Amino acid sequence: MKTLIKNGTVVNATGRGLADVLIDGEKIAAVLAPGSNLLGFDVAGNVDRVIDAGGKYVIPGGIDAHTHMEMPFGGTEASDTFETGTRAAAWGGTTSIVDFVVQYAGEDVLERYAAWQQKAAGQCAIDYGFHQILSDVQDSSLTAMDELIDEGVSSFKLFMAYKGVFLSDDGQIVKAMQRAAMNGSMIMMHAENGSVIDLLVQQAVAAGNTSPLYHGLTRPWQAEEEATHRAIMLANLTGAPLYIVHVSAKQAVHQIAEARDNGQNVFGETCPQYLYLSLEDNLGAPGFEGAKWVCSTPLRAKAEGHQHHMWQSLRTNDIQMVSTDHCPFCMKGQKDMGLTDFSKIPNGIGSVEHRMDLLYQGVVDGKISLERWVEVCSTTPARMFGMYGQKGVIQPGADGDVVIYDPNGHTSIGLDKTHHMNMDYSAWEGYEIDGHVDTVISRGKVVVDDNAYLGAKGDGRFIKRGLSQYLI
Ligand code: DUC
Ligand code: ZN
Ligand code: ZN
Repeated sequence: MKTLIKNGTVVNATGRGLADVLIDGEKIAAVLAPGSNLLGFDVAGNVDRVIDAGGKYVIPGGIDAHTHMEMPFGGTEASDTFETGTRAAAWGGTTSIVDFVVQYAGEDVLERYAAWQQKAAGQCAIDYGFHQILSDVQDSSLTAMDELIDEGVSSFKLFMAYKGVFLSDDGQIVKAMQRAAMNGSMIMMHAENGSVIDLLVQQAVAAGNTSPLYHGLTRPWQAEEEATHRAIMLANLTGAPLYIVHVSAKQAVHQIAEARDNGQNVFGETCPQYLYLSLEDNLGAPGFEGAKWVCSTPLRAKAEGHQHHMWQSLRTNDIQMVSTDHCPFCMKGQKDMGLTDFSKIPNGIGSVEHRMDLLYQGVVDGKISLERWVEVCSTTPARMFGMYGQKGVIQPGADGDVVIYDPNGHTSIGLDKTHHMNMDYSAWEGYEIDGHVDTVISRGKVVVDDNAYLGAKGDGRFIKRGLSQYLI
């Protein structure tokens, strides 16, 4: 199958220009001057399909490098399966995800990895890779790290919070970091001081402060800043590269920026919820409503300026990329486990479908440039996690993962409007986007077009990733 996308404005992280894009089979074959007749060869007359993208942007497919499909967590399981979550991602212009293999204390890392490969096999609508979560860092976990790199899993997530579930102590963290420094892999960190948070939670509940707002109030920015600083120091000690996930506090951004200024390989990710939602407006909503937005790190107080700072940091590259931390739970039967105690509300928000749109609205609102949109949503995730060249760019030889985005279109987000995630509410109800995902092509196959889903379960393939392309 040969497809020619004609007359569009191709936008890469490096710039934009009018060009035609030829996809041959699963790969981009050529990026041509508009209407090219190559040495007298009529390109448009020799393809199976021509898509007119006049007046629209042609961008590399989105890469969401932080999702948790069907993750067992908080006494339940994230409500999107690999099937439903990746289909929703495709609807929103995301053509690759990197999800997390979960290892709890005492479990064998490679056995868990095999189990996750089995869960995802034949289920996904788009391409998918894996990071590996390490909780206790056993000696066998260290050798597993080396083996997983050969399998295409080159990043390992550790937690400084969730004692008794995921938390690794500082010694365990250093052990994993020492190995990463040796084998070139990336350490990803959930940076919150778990012991402090556990104490504050206990005190709040004992005092009868049980509403969802207290989820935010018991996970203060100081707990995030302190853990971020500690993680950076441990990475400095060991020489490991460090990627801080879901950064929400401006003080944590300062720690990351300072480490980068000092020449350390430290990177920061934020999520749409920290760019748009807040402690006051969302977690503090009346009654139990705030449960919809219980996630960790928590939404921060708008009055403290975190949100504004996060957009600014994204523009100036103090924060390098945007993922969703997609971890959806339904209100009925899941979030309501914490009706009388916020600490029992499963932590997570679903956004995999809306990341591209929400960040595009930042372009419309003058917060980031068009090229930066592509960079933070596709190109940097590809580079950060060893996929660039295959993913994250429109150029010959890359996978035919292409989104045609209409800046004159409109998207209304809401449960009865645009919503394909397996959730009984939308965390983004009422958001209006001045743009629209028109066509989504995944490895040469049109999977979404003109508000119709044309893909199938199992279209997606495992991405064998290399080492981060930001490291030397
Ligand atoms: N935070 C969440 O909100 N959900 C999944 C795990 C995490 O760290
Ligand atoms: Zn986390
Ligand atoms: Zn996460």
